[in-house]
Amino acid sequence: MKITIINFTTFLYSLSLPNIVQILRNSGHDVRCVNVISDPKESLVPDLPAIIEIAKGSDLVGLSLFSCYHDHAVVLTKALKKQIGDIPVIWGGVHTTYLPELSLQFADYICVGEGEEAFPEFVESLSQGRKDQVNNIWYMSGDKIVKTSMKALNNNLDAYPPFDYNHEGFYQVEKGKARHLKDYNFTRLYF
Ligand code: B12
Repeated sequence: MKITIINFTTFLYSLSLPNIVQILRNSGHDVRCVNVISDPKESLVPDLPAIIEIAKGSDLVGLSLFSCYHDHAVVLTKALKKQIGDIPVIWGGVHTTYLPELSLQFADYICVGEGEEAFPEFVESLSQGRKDQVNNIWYMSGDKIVKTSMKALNNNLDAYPPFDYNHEGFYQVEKGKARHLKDYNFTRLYF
């Protein structure tokens, strides 16, 4: 599957995603990751064309967010569905764990709690055209929320693959412009 995962941040990039990206890639999925550097108080509209250009052709889009980025996630979810078709959009991150009911008013699916195992399992089910119930992945059925059980926490973090510090397929979108993370001037953060 072609999957785009988008994270909103004021900072360089999210520690929530590199593991998940690597696990999905190890299962053969084509995954790109976009870090949108944006002030939550500012409009996301100027960044939408650059984000959508990267996400075009995806079979599934994931958004990762803190609560302060709820409005950005709503705007982006609506824009994605309007501009690249009615593809499934899943939200994850601390916001969906804190406020699952609110998140499900806008997202097709949400991840509650940890995603390293739940998200790849969900992707596997979706790519086979099935609609299995996956622990930690909630969705709406009519006007009812389908709440699945929580997976047991995996205390063996060594079971997960290391981050890909080559940043292959990682992008930054800032002030309406996209660039590959490889071309990012990291030193500007420190000097
Ligand atoms: C490290 C950290 C930071 C670091 C981030 C470093 C980085 N590059 O990512 C720094 C110091 C920069 C930071 C800053 C801020 N932080 Co902070 N931070 C944390 C902390 C301690 C850990 C977060 C983390 O990395 N966890 C590890 C990752 C692996 O877990 P995760 O993010 O939850 O992701 C998992 C799941 O949520 C899920 N998942 C995540 N995304 C997705 C996406 C999809 C599609 C799916 C399916 C699943 C999924 O899978 C992941 C793996 O299991 C948490 C507290 C906590 N215990 O969680 C606070 C926390 C996230 N921070 C918080 C806040 C408020 C902020 C700031 C807004 C503070 C401020 N006023 O400036 C800023 C925002 C900066 C920004 N990113 O824009 C709040 C968020 C509250 C909320 N309701 O959103 C938290 C929860 C602390 C708190 N209790 O208040 N933070």
